[in-house]
Amino acid sequence: MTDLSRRRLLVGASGLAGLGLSGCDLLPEGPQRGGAYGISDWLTFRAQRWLMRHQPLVREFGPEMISAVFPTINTTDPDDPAYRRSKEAGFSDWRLPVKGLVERPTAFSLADLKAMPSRTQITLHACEQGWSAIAQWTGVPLAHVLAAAGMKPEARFVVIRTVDGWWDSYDLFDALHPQTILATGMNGGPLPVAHGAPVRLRVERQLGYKSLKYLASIEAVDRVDGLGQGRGSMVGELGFSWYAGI
Ligand SMILES: Nc1nc2c(c(=O)[nH]1)N[C@H]1C(S)=C(S)[C@@H](COP(=O)(O)O)O[C@H]1N2
Ligand SMILES: [Mo]
Repeated sequence: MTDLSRRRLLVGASGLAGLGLSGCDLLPEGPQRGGAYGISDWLTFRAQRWLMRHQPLVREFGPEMISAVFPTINTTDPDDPAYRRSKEAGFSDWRLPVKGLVERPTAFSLADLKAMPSRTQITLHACEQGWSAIAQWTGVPLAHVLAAAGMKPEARFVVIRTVDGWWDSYDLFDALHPQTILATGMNGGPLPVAHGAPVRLRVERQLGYKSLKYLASIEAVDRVDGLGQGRGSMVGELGFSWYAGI
């Protein structure tokens, strides 16, 4: 065996050990689809969690890279009476409840969120429908909001629901990732309605469909298999993978 192939074998073996054990015992596996898709979901999830075990940041770009046009798709203005009223009031009455496995369930106003420490990042959004675009996002890290509500140690996932009936869940790896933010600003201005005003999630390590718009509530839970059809998300019920790491 040449040195190179021995090295490959060793790297491969430690990689496999990493897939099984790794530093992700803190991070439970999420829901999976059945059959061959399920196996590929599992491999993708374990491989990425191992490769990303030090929680590296995704690439951030300079302002010159911001896309002139950022597409907007699916819901672009929720058809919901309460949302419409709140939008007309400049979202002054809007509240974001943070509940579930937290010491202090709290409904945060837009002003509360904007007063928290914020992060600005210029990142690439990749939609599963085959387009991508770069924008600047500003908002409070989700980790900060969860800490402000006193997330309990039993929490393993965060479930987010939206005004237009989407819901999804995230393990703590993604929920607490430094670039996972509740964005209230885009490209230097307030977050436009078409892009999820007043607050959208940015989960930079996953495909666009995990970055929910029009947030309605955040809930810390210990498991997600009892929600809906047990697929961990609304789009999971349509056949999309729960984990969409990139
Ligand atoms: N609430 C909600 N969130 C959503 C969607 C949606 O329709 N409703 N679409 C998702 C998809 S598939 C993508 S690619 C992005 C699109 O965000 P944009 O409209 O700002 O481009 O939002 C995601 N989050
Ligand atoms: Mo998407």
